[in-house]
Amino acid sequence: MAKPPESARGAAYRAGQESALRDAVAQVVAHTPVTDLHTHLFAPAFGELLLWGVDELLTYHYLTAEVLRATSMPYDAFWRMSKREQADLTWRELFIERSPYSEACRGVLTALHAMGLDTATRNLDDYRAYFAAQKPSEYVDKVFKAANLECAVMTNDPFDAGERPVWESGYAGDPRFHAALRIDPLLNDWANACPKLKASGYDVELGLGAKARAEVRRFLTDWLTRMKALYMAVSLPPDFAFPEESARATLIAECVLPVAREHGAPFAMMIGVTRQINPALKLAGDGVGYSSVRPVHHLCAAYPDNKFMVTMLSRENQHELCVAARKFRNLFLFGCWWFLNNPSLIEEMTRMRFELLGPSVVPQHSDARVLDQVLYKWEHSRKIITKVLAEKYADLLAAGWVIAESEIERDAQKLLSGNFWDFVKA
Ligand code: RAT
Ligand code: ZN
Repeated sequence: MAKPPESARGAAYRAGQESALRDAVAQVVAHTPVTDLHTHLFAPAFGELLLWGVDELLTYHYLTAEVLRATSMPYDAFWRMSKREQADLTWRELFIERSPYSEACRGVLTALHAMGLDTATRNLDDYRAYFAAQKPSEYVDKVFKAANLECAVMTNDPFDAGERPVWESGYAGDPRFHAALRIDPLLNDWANACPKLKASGYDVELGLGAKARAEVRRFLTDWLTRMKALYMAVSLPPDFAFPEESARATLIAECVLPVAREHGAPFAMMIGVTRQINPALKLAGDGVGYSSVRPVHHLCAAYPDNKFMVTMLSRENQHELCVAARKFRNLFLFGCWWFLNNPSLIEEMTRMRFELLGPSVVPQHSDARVLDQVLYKWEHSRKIITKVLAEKYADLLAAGWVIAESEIERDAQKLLSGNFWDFVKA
């Protein structure tokens, strides 16, 4: 017979103790280390690719989109400014001339505050002085400790001229950062990726005959192994279709999925981004569109020996995606991606996922591009996860259930880290 919760370690909560239960959930969620499964951060060995500090925070593309709405400055003039000038402009327009309560602006303040800086002074130069005194590798430790992060997964593109030399010169690894092999150029722009692959010694051709397909598999295998990547990943447009007659579909079916199967690596699909709806905004110029979930159904059903990690960008896709995950154990949902990473939407999605999928999801990833952003992304999300989880437990107490502290710890560990590792290792 299962042990009653009272015999488990620590306190147990029953009906009438909802307020104490909420406090316990807040404590446990705050103290449970996170594996941040999708970021754009880099280990310090990648040099300038690791971004940190207040000027990077202020020029994050989420904020660039906002500042370019706030001024009538021509886009070109903005892009001609130095990073520091862009940061000054953003600070003035979005933090001084207006109240900074958009999620991206608020995030900057949460991050500064978490590092002990006094946001009441509004003195950007003081903040700059603080960051100028930090050393990257120690600062990573400091930020990870403050955010309670055990590790982060990078986004690694073998086509990227900045990171490729680091991998090729025998990067030794860093226990704080894991790799994910990102293959957008391959799957979304085969016409341009093909000559690049050829130039790196893979005997491919546009038509993707048998030889070329074998060579793409060799390319994927080489990089998966070199990077010790935990998964392969791609972002996909709203009109993503599978199966279909296209280079992308051929590459997925004949190259990505066989290599993923052989290595036990999940294939992560981030679906719903329309790239460059306003190219003048550069990195800030991407948009969102509703996508069909049917390609996900098809992939999960047709390839039961493959593991799929999926997040979708459109709010309107979230319910269908949860239902799909109920039907396929090889489908793993993660995070509130990009335009969904806002408190009201995180709360709605987290509640929906908990109701439809219980504790079998990873409710959040940070998508941080600047190290300091993990401070705010996780603080804000932890609060929401706490709120929704405590509510769900309270519903159980109302049905006479008793919840032990150790059970809260178990659930939080799964949500913030364990589920991901279990899926990767399955
Ligand atoms: O969230 C972002 O910063 C986006 O620009 C994208 O990088 C997106 O998250 C992606 O991984 O494609
Ligand atoms: Zn991303």
